[in-house]
Amino acid sequence: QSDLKTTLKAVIPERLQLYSHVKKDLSSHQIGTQTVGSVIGGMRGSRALLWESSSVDPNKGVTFHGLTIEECQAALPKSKHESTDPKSEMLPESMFWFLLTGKLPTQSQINTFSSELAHKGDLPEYVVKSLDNLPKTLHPMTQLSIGISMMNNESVFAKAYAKGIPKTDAWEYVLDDVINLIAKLPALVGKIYSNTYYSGKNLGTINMDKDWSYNMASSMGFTLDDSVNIKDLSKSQSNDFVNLVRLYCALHGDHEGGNVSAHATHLVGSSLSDPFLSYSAGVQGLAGPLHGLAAQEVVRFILEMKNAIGGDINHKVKIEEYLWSLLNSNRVIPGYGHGVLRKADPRFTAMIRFGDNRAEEFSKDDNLQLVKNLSAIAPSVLTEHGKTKNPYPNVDSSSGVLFYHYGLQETLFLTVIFGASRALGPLSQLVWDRVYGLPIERPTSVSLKKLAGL
Ligand code: FCX
Repeated sequence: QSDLKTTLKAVIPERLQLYSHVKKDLSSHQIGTQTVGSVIGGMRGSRALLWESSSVDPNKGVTFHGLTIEECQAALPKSKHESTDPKSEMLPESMFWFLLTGKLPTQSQINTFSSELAHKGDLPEYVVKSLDNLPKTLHPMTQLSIGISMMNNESVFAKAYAKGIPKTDAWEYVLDDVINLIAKLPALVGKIYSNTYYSGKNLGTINMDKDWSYNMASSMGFTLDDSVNIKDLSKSQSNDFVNLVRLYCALHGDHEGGNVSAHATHLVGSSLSDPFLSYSAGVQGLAGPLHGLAAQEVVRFILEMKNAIGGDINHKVKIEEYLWSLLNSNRVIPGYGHGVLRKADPRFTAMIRFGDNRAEEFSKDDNLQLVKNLSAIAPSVLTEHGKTKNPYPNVDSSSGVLFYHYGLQETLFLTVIFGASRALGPLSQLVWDRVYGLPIERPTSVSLKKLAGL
């Protein structure tokens, strides 16, 4: 058992004091103007949500409690087996600890926490059976949200609430559920992968001595010593894949509170639905093509484009023509644009750097090269097209082709990894929502007629 709860308990009093002060002294303070545009334009720019673990500056991109991605990569603990390896990546469990408590965890705290997650990593039998009965054609994201929501059967918060608990204790039960949910994701992801693509064969085990990402890779059959290595990876490729899961999941864990998956989790949780129900709502939002599903759309788009330009991945004019044909048929360029960002997504850059740090492994990878060439060409095409407010690459632009390189070529599955990762931020904020005792979220709606009558 890690001392995550004690670490959190130590930071609560000060934060609660700040919250009470803001609530008491600043509640009537104006922080922006609600316009008709924000009502019909997806609340763009309306500051309406409390979110502390991360924020997104249009030009700097995401920071986690004020730290940039590079600062997190330097400060957050890695796997205990690779803590001194410069090519090993920070752990998603280190990112979760940091997002939840605002404190950088020590290596030994993370070693214990990784082990706690592994020991809680087994899927309940009824979940396995239900997933086995789902049609293979059911999108993996739908399977993920079904698997997560049915585990509300395990919710200690729901049971405690039904028995009657003081509101001030709620956060502890929510935290127990959150840790339990995160712990189950590697096996759940592996089970869905195996059922959908490998007729339910057991692809790998949850190793008690390994970290969360290793165990996700293992349960998908991408490791050597305790899984079936279905992709026939070399030791270094398998190690790369585990590090790709670590980096990807740490980076995608949180992206302030307004994106669909974070906001949906927060909204559903505000009615005191337990973390399983709340996050499965977030996953269903992530399954949208304009949000997380762009991860799969980008790879399909890259492969289609490479085919359409006859493999000439360095042919600028052919690439431009292909982009214009897409835009002129009123389709979006997947992996470009963003609701908040107005510069290239630093998460995109971090993923490209993952590939660049493995130059030999990727030297012949046309897809990654095409993604890089595209990032030099698409912004000017989109600027000339004149519609998107952000013509630069977003996080989905580079991640998919890296997974594809190591054999995760079932593109519909890419967003499931995103779905495992995005649990980290929204669920850590959900704990804080209960610490603060935030009320049910209840904005007021207005009719078009009323707007027109203004
Ligand atoms: N290609 C073509 N047109 C684009 C575009 C793109 N990549 N991005 C935005 N536009 C268009 C919009 O469709 C909109 O056109 P409309 O007025 O005819 O509806 C116009 O530009 C203004 O949109 P804008 O305000 O710039 O962007 P939004 O905040 O409305 O939407 C997303 C942001 C990300 C949804 C949009 O850029 C998009 O659809 N991108 C492609 C899909 C994608 O990559 N999504 C992943 C986003 C993110 F990284 C994630 O959540 O994973």
